[in-house]
Amino acid sequence: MHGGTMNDAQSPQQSIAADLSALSEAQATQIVDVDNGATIDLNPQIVKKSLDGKPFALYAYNGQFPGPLLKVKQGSTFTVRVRNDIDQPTTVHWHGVRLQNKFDGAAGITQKPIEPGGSFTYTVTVPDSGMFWYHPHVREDMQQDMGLYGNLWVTPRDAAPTPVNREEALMLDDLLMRRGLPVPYGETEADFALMGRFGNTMLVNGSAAYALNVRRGDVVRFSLTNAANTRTFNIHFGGARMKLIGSDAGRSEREEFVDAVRLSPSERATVDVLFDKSGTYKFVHESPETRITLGSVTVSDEAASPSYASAFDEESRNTDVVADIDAYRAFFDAPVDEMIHLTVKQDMMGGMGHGGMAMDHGVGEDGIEWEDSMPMMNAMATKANTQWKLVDERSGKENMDIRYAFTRGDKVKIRLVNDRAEDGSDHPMQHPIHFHGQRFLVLAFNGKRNENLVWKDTVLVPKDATVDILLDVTNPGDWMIHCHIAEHLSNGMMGSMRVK
Ligand SMILES: [Cu+2]
Repeated sequence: MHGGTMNDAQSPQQSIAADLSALSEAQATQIVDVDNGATIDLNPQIVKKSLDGKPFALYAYNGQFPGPLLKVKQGSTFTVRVRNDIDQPTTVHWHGVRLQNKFDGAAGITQKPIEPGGSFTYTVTVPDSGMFWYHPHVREDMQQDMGLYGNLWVTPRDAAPTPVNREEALMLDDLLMRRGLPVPYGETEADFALMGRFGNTMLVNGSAAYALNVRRGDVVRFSLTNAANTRTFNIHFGGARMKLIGSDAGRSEREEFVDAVRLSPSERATVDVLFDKSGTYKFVHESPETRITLGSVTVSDEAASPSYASAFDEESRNTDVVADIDAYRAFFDAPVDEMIHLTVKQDMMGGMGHGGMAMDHGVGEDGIEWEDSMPMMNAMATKANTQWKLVDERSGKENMDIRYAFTRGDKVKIRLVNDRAEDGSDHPMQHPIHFHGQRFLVLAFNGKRNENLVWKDTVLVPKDATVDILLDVTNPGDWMIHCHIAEHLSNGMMGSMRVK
């Protein structure tokens, strides 16, 4: 039972929205074509929604949950006017986008939070194609979880990749509900700070019953975004053949048939799926511990026209991506420049006991904590008893004391080391590590070379694992480096880099 030990106090956003009758219902996502030079409004608002018959307050950009799907051509620049209509200070962070530093939306680093009633105008440039997303960079554990997220779809400047019958953007999320209402959030900081807030209600594009209708033989390109606080998803379409074609920032060197796609918080994946039989395919999250149906795809008897089945059969090599990455290969075997340890100090017993109770619990062979194995302890975890840390190997500096100094043009090899229990971590688990404002290649997992490269902004470092990345330093300014588990971030698991 989740949250059995917590009180029923209302979160701030719930008390202000006590009169739900005055609120509008959350609307479904609209696709907005944003032209180069256009100006749009993107206002965080308070709306209501119900999943189990009981209405509750939710946040939503322009009243939509998820927020509008902004579709824009690679290389464009557009303006986003934000008026904060919620009860909390907020910002908008353009996740994975190599835009101008002052528009990164990183509260406390690139801007002051936008106070309730206040405004801020962002200029967004999109040099890279891919499925990006936007969300607040203030109390993500609450604001993002309560509905503030949307996709930014940057379509490639050049010829489209392999043709498909249709394209769908899916935002995956989970909400922690109790008796039909969201479990209240920590008043001044994130609770569930140990493992993050695992939800018990799965949402695809804001719906607990996602459904899509296609024709027999249709190839559908799904761009998946994990908008959950902490849950790692492992996705498949119940037996439909699936080909992984891209990740955070565009296509991979090589297309690859896969049985499932693993996606940690804030990561994206693009897959082509062939629905070759009429009937119903389940859209499933399957981990070693659980199998949850997230939605369904119903396939009619009508045959797909045109048919892209033969192109789907090919695992194409993207020569343009390979050529782009060629310029970086000389750096792959260079010595490691920086090493960052991921670790936690925990003491739930007020000094009487030892955090060791939490050690090594609930993480499977694959190094992923798929579910909350200790909900009572997790719910009570705050900064007072739990401190997540990035630690720089060379200086010993921790979290915001870390400020790397890089220069535009640097190719920086960074080793991310997930400290083991024997290295002093009180609860080793996976961390999705995100670098703002730059892009990187994942070179190796546990010393094993990655043979299919793709540009990324977030990488999952499983328990006990070591991951090497090559950071392509191109974008000047002060940028955050942090864990994208919302509760770990709120807890302090972040550092920064200054690029000159
Ligand atoms: Cu983390």
